[in-house]
Amino acid sequence: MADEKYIIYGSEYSPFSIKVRSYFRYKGIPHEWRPRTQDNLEHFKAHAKLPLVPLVLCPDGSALQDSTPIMEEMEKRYPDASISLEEEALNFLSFLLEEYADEWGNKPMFHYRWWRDIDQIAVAKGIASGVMPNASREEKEQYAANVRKRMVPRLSFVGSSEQTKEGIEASLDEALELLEDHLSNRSFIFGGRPSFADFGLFCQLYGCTQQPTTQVIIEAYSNVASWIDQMLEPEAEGKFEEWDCLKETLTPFLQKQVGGLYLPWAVANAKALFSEEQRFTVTLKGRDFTQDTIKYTGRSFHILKNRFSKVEDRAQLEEILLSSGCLEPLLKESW
Ligand SMILES: N[C@@H](CCC(=O)N[C@@H](CS)C(=O)NCC(=O)O)C(=O)O
Repeated sequence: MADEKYIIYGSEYSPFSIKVRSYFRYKGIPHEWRPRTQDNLEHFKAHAKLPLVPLVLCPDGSALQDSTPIMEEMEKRYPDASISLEEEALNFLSFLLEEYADEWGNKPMFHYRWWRDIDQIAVAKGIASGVMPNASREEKEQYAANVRKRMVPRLSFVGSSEQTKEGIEASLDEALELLEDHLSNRSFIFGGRPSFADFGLFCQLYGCTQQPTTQVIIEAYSNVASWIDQMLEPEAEGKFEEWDCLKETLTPFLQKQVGGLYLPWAVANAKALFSEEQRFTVTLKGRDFTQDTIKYTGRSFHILKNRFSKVEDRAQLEEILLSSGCLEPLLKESW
């Protein structure tokens, strides 16, 4: 029915909104993509508990926020073309990669967005055009200047600083190299169909294609670039693969990016939250990484560990996680 439609309030410059939009497109869920603009801000505010996009308005009038719970809820309502893998172990890896992407993969995207003048200017201009499409050039320029002024100091929210710049930038290069390899003979991370991992990972990299500096970096990785493109309107091309097919190129990604960066960082953040410290330092690949604690990451890491504790068929999963240095951080209960 025409009125059985979801509304996704989002922004072309919000990776988490793009993630949810791609998901709705893949599932064929009737929806309207509605860029949040000055004109609809009051309507958005009336439904949003948090001032964040995406916001999904359901046909029954209720509202959903936060991309992972949104997708999980939609999976219950629309079970066809499931983005979950049947094998429990692989499905957990898909969630682990999604969590890595949301909490760590977001760092290079955000860092590159607001670090250099050239990127700040390009993105602020794009955001201004999205928020006030019909305004005059002067109004847009003024809005863009304000966005830039507001967002640059927020670099600290993701831990981007002179101290961490090199590590964050190196982490994007490494992630791209590993993904390029992994995507050389498959369409999606787990084979012929997109999973939670694909939606989480691609959207942060799509954000990178909107920034001059990272746009050039990404262009050099043709497999990654075409996967990003495909993920904007994903279509299944086959089946999920078995671990034996995936392991050769997925293990290095788990080892270096998830076990080497995201998990030790998430553990240090959780530990600092537990001891009520405002700030923490963790050594990642030989570099000190200092940032303010993030409550949201603490909560989502806790949910991930809970999810892990509920996996019943553990033998294969524990072996994979052990061999990639991801097991111990997920087992840690207290500090
Ligand atoms: N955990 C949330 C994160 C949402 C989020 O951080 N949204 C950003 C844009 S990507 C936002 O709305 N920032 C404030 C703004 O754009 O006004 C999710 O997965 O949906």
